[in-house]
Amino acid sequence: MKFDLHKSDRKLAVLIDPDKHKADELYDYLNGIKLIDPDYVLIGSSLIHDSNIEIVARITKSIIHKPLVLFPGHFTQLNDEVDAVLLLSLISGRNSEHLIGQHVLAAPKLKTLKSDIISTGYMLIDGGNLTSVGYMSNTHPIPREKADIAVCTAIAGEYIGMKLIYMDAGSGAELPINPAMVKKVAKAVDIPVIVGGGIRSSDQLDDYWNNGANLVVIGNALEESNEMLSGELKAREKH
Ligand code: 1GP
Repeated sequence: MKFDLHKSDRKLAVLIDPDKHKADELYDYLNGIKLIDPDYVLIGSSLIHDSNIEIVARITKSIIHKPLVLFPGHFTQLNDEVDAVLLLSLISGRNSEHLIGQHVLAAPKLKTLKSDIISTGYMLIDGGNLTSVGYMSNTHPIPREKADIAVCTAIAGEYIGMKLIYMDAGSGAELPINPAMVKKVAKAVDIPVIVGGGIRSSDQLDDYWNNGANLVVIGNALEESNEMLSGELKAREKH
């Protein structure tokens, strides 16, 4: 299955964090996610407590028949169970480890993978609290009201050769990204834009889609309250 995102898309992805699931409840959780009918499933985390990502990926594929995309927090998460890998460069940061260092370490493994490797300009936007990505990468997020910085960062990312822009307030962000910032970024680049971090309702999805996001990612909200959100998400209009 192919992860093939386009500039005109209005798609939904669910993020599975392998650290958050024990084998005994994973099946139930995934069956709940399946009812939402996401367009894509992302898998990854900014921490790995134990290396069960391949097993979780395999089980996820057996239940949800949608393209499975690795959203890696670290190169050790690379595996062949996924259909595509978002090769993230943290272009909002100034930490060379996350711009090129991790990628060099990942290169031999990347070369062996059958999955599509997609260069992704990853922009961390301030979501009101210190998130795992901010802490682990030791970088400052782009201030949430500085849309001009976000726009210039995304444009630079596109010219450098990124195929996607991922705007992330970070997992569990208190404040999701301002849709007005998404609109400006989406307008400024010709590559698809992914938005995630702290999204908790289906109204927010519409808001992001209407402002140019091509893929909206939800993780935590589903982990916290599957019932509430699956009801809303199931009822959403498919585009
Ligand atoms: C995090 O964008 C993803 O990197 C999803 O965030 O878990 O807050 O939905 P949430």
